[in-house]
Amino acid sequence: MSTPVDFCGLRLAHPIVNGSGTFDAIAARRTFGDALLDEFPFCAFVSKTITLEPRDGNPPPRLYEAPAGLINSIGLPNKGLRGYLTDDLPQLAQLPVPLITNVMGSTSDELAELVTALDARPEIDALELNVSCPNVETGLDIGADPRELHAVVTELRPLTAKPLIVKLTPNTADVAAVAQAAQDAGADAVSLINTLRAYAPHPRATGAAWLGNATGGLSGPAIRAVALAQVREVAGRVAIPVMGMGGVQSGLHAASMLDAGATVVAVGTENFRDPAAGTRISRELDDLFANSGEKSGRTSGA
Ligand code: RRO
Repeated sequence: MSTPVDFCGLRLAHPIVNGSGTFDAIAARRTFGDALLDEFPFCAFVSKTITLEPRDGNPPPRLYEAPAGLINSIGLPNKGLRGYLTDDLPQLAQLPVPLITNVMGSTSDELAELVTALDARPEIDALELNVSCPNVETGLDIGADPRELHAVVTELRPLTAKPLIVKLTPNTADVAAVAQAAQDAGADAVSLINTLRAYAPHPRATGAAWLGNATGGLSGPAIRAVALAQVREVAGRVAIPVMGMGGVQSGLHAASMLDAGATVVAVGTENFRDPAAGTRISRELDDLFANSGEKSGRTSGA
């Protein structure tokens, strides 16, 4: 039996959530029917990132299989705020777990409009701010620069009473300083890591890039050790809770993430291989806790 977890005011049945954009709950409901609701794989559902206006996403190819990982350059295809509220939210509200809506914007006004509109919707339990993008007004990557992030979160904080989670990028010089800036500006939690910037060469070494957008983000087991290092560093710096993710494929990996200081653990790329991974990993974690009173030895899995 799982132990409930308090994550910035959300009461969660167990510590396993999904990483944003790695599980399409609406498509899964179409495929698995109400069985999905009876045994939902996660203790909370994190939506794919939405933007103010609809986006088509990047030109194909959008995926590349890397050693022990996946490089994506999906490019945020989404229906925009209105489409999300009209089409997706009524369906996501039927899920048996709290809903965390992930947002991204490239200007303060865009972000303010998103946060204000989502704050008004009682179906949404928390917001996750994806800061892996540039602010077109300042030219700085929001999530890579502590002062830039502090300014953005300071503007958004008063616009919502819901828990505000800041999803950090690993593509920065000092992730703990960025996490500290998020906390200082009023964030309720941080989540990390997003994907690592990566390049996929054409498989026949033509000299061209494989991905339509040339670069993408690396995820999967290849980044687990990086994720553990960054989660450990951030959890050692901030007092707010941490959602840890990056290459988690098993209960043992989830336990390592908790040991690194995470309060909850997100499963991402593994969901593409096994849509029931969340359920399996949560059970494996329970078994680990049930079978080992002692912590030592539990986290030896690489
Ligand atoms: O849509 C994407 O290409 C994407 C996003 Br928004 C993100 O945050 N991380 C990622 O690896 N891909």
